[in-house]
Amino acid sequence: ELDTVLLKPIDSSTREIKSLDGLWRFAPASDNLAEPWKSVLPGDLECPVPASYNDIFLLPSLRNHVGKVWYQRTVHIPRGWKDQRIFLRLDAATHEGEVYVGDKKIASHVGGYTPFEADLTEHVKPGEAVRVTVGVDNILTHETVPPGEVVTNAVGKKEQKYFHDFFNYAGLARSVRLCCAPKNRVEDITVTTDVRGSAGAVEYKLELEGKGRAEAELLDAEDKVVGKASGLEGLIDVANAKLWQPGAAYLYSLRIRLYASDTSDELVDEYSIPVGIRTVKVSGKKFLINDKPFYFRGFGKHEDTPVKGKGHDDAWMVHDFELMRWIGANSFRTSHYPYAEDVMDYADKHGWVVIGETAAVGLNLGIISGITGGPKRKTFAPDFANDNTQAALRKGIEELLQRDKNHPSVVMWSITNEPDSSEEGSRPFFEPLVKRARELDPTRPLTYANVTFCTLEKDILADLFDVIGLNRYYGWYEFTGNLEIAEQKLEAELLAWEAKHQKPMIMFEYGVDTVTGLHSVHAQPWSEEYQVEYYEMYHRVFDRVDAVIGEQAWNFADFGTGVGIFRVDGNRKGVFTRDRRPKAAAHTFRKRWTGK
Ligand code: GCB
Repeated sequence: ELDTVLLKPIDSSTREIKSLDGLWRFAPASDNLAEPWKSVLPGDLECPVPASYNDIFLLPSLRNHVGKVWYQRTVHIPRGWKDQRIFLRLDAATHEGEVYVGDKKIASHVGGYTPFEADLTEHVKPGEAVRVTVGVDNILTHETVPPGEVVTNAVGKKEQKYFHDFFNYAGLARSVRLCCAPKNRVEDITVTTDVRGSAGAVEYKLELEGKGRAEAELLDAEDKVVGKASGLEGLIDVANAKLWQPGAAYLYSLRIRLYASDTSDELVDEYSIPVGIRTVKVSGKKFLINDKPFYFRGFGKHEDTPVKGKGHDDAWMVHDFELMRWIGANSFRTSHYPYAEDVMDYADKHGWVVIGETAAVGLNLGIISGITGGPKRKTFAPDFANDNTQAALRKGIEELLQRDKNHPSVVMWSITNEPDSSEEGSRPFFEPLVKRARELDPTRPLTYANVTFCTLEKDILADLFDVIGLNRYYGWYEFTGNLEIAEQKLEAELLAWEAKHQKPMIMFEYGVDTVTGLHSVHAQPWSEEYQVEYYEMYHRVFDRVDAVIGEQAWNFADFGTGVGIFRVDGNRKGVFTRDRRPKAAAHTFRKRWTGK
């Protein structure tokens, strides 16, 4: 039994959604704000949803706020929603959310990038107006994923420390919806597909709440029924199937109808999900999609834009995809957390290949001591990544795999980014999690992103995974400015990994901070010329190493980070600026990836 939300809310002949996006009353938690859900929030702040709140207001205290904030609005329960399950669906509350209706707490959820629901059925009546208050806490501790530490600084203020390189944006950065669904309903659908010659096979499994007779129909893109099955499990064969292909998506739709009983034709629920018929498999040193070797061209990305922070926005999303198309990418990694479901839906429809990553970033105290030269603390220890942290990640994996299991675009799961995989404790920490992921999804390969310091000799996790992801910065963090040495080191290292593991490898991160408009004839670090030469060098090396099955540049665009002497108004490794203008290197990629 999974303790996660199951199907996402949809509109259908039996279900309805009411968007609660827009302005909510807003107030940061403070000592004189006791039980704020019991009355109208004080002050006159209004915060847009979806958006991270940090950069919306001009108050430094809010940008660097540590702790809870409150969102509140009045919600009208539609008068026609009688005898339905009525619930709120929050696509995310970063990093911890709690939901009150009137004076009552209805739900809470830990984990900032996965959805949760608050079941209002017993607490509201159709036709009434209720006060909904949502508390969102941004604190990261040793027992959250990602991990962090709250410290009291020299002037007695709380500060949030964290071990990952992107700003701790928080709030309601994804949609909030009021939904209804029938009391007897389809509760979960799991679809897997297979290809045999020119035929496709679509296998489904249902879970019901209550009872009924389930009928399944598979419709093609013209809404023509091409196959049927009945019952809680079924297999639908599709002659001359149109496959979901990278760059050439084709989506069928599986329509489940639930009738009142074996003998009744009364429709009680209807739920449709898109289905892409495709297979993924690792074979030798290749990654196969539909039995053809696939080469990943793309980026590590972030959900990050000016003003909105991690707030989902359809305009920015579609624009990013258009830029990726222009540059000739075919794929991306959802570094370093699950992205909004809207992104996954879009990827399905437009043939983007996605590596879905958990929020397990920063499980590495070695990086910090490596950079600062400070004493090395153990990462996998009772006072940092402990059993509770592991349990939090287990839940994160369960929630991600449940949410995204039916997306054809997702071809692989990345379980963690740059853990200290040289530490003995990393093995007992990750081995059971990898096992859990395989149990939940036997159909997709698993990967992780290895950090430079955990060299081939030191890493003790690589054998757990099907594909080895490497993050390497030769020519930037090491051998800065010397691409000649960097080229040798990079090639030697890749060949050594290939020789030892005989597995496909993806360069999950490679890049250099680059300031737009800074030019140099000497290909100096920080200049646009250096970024171009750096990428050209990496690409030469990739083309010489057989096991490299993909290149994912770091990063698609410049992005916001915490402050520090390593960052100039954020991380500048973007191939595009934060406002999505191409740096010179964008043209280098476009040439390599499209020939243009
Ligand atoms: C890494 C991290 C990524 C950073 C990047 C950098 O290895 O995985 O989150 O942003 O390096 O730019 O240093």
